[in-house]
Amino acid sequence: MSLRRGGIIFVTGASAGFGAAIARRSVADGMRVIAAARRSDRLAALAAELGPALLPVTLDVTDAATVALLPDSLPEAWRDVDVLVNNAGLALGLDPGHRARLSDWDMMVATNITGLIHMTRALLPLMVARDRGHVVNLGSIAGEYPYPGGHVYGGTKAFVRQFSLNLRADLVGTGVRVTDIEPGLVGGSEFSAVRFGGDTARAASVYAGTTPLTPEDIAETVAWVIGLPGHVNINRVEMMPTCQASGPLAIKRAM
Ligand code: 8X3
Repeated sequence: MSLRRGGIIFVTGASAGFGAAIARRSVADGMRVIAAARRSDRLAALAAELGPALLPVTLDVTDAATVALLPDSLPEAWRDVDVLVNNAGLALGLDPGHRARLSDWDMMVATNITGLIHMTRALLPLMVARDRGHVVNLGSIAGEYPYPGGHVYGGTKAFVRQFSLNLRADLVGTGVRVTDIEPGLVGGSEFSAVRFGGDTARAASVYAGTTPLTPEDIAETVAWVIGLPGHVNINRVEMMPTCQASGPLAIKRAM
């Protein structure tokens, strides 16, 4: 059974970028959306835009005590979550590992790994009990292909990929699906501005002269994987803009 029409989708990091696009697309597809993020003012604007099909929830996925209260802390009519989109995540810095800030590394691990697994652990039991559900994780091509400055960010996304695949192994025999969506270059989000500490000029240079993926492309992919018949599980989706490809291995030559 497709979960896309009439189902409840819980989206983390919903105040901007991919999360807001997934929320908009899901409401348009007839779903009810629990939009979770730290920034309640942004969530209020999204709620005003999308109406009663959206429930704004102020939530920091790194706040383990609050995450552990889910789903019971939700209004009763919103507890039967059909789809969890673990979208909240971030990259911080692009300096080489020996110069990177340890606090940045800790924050990426806390959000991209610990926050994601706590959210999953909170909502998965009820999905299994109902024998229906879908966990959609936002990985990255950085979890597959190394690049300079990728270190912990890429490491967290490799974790997301393997966690997703391992969950699938546990969930065989249930009606619960797991998908890891792994985008490459995506414009139109705060990703690079956050990575570069608010340096919007440097962030813009990442996309200069390119036609990157958009948050709507990611939302389209989420809609596709959750809208497939229940016997179809898309394990991984690796997606890049047409202008991007994986590069050659690095070799330093003595000249
Ligand atoms: C975003 C893609 O290449 O900037 O996860 O790491 S990349």
